[in-house]
Amino acid sequence: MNDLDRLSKEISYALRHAPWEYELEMDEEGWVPMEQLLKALQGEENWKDIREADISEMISQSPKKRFQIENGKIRAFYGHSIPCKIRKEEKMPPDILFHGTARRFLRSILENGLLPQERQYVHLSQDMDTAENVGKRHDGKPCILIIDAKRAWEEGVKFYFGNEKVWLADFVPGKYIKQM
Ligand code: HQG
Repeated sequence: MNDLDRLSKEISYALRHAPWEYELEMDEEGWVPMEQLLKALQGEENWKDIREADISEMISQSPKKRFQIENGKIRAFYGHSIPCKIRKEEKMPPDILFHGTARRFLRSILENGLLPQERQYVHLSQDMDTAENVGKRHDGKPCILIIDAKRAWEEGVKFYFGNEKVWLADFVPGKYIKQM
């Protein structure tokens, strides 16, 4: 793993899972002051010379759009597991969304719906390639699920915007999910 990947991993951990370990004050949309994050990282031997420009470079080099910087603050777009639920922008989803997962989870998902598990939201993909890559994290031969997001949304399931490729939901009932 190179430095930018390690930086991405550590900032993901700080902003999604353990802001208190870094003494970060996070608002309800997940924003934290960049100064606080830099100070916490600079306190570690690994990152003692880190500057905001390094974080910006990591973000722009990353194939996944995980973080946003604005007005001196930084936040993660998705992935949170902290106890206090991050407020996301509710939005009408595309007609169809995808979810890549492991074969071993399939039966339970079709029976119980998609649950957020350890995270605050269920993560859905805008396109099949993205879903395939998400699924590969869990299974070498992942299965791709098709979500009838249009019908789910019309029937009251809420969807939230993560980034251009990642959509979020609180829960997706099994009746809107089909195996490809
Ligand atoms: C599964 C990464 C059994 C679900 C990715 C998934 C994504 C169920 C696993 C983002 C279930 C949770 C999130 C049920 C859901 N029964 N299994 N009822 N409902 N599951 O890692 O979506 O690289 O928390 O199918 O690219 O895989 O970190 O979620 O397999 O965007 O930026 O429970 O994280 O992004 O796994 O991935 P995860 P995910 P980063």
